[in-house]
Amino acid sequence: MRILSGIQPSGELHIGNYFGMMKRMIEYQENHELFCFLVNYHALTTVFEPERLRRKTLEAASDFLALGIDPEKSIFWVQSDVPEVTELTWLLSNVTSMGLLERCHAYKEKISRGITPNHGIFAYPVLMAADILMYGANKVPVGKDQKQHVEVARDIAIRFNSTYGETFVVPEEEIPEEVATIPGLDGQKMSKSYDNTIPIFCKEKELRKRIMSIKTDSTPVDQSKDPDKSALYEIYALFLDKQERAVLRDRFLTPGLQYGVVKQELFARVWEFFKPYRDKRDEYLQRPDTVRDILRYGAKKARAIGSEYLMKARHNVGVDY
Ligand code: AQP
Repeated sequence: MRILSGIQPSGELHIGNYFGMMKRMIEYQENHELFCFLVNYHALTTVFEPERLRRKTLEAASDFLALGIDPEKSIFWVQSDVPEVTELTWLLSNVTSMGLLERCHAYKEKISRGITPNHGIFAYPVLMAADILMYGANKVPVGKDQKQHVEVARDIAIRFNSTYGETFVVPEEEIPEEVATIPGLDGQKMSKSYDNTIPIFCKEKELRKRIMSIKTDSTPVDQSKDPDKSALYEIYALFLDKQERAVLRDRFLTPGLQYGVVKQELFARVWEFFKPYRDKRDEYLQRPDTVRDILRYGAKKARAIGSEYLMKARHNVGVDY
């Protein structure tokens, strides 16, 4: 089984990214063929400062390496180190209807927030389809926000195969219900662009400040609270086992719970949870050349596989005369 997923180096990686995608990817490398990459072409749709993009790419790579991605067990690279993916994007564009892209929620949501719709934002799902199809991925672990984009990749693969003959594997998304949408500090989806995140690796003071600012309702202390409507509960639950979760649920339902106390506990838990990885991350950040070497090594392996699918597609559409 070939598993593939990417992440945008467009800001600080957060616990939504971690539980929604990164954690599963790190686990999968143990017994699957894993393709994991930093989608810096995609990040270009929102990041317009070149130096920032370079820095964020190396930081995201260091995050992933520190958290456990193993460049020997997986293929770990940066999207732009295999630029052939942009050629495949073009080949796919011609079997992609405008309607399919116009229906994409992520595009519509960006427009509704007043972001000027450039072609990159509109064509984002086609580049993502190229990413997935170029490596023959069967399964794509993502958060719910990316579900529709994987479905677009499926549609494009099916359309391409029926137009030009069997070329691509038709992929499927993988979205476990309990981590489908991790809420942010304000209760909306945790997202880099909403500035409502709990970053995996921020400084202690910043982490405390962020966690203390999780939005809670105004239920008085002496009344029971509803865990199912609480971002605080949902976020805390990510760090607990089944039994601990039941205890927390009970505390919410019992009058007397103070949100401030729970937030302090959550802060301590999150800080401890990522502690073992913090030093490793700093080490990688201090050795950017080592990180670059790791990424280039991954790109070499990715290119070898990707170019086979690309050649097949080039042949099947007839641009190889
Ligand atoms: N809140 C979330 N809950 C569950 N999964 C999430 N993911 C992101 N946020 C959540 C998953 O993380 C992977 C990488 O995401 P991405 O950075 O490539 O893009 P994104 O989904 O758009 O993440 P952000 O933080 O919301 O980025 P911006 O604001 O730059 O668009 C994906 O699998 C995603 O589902």
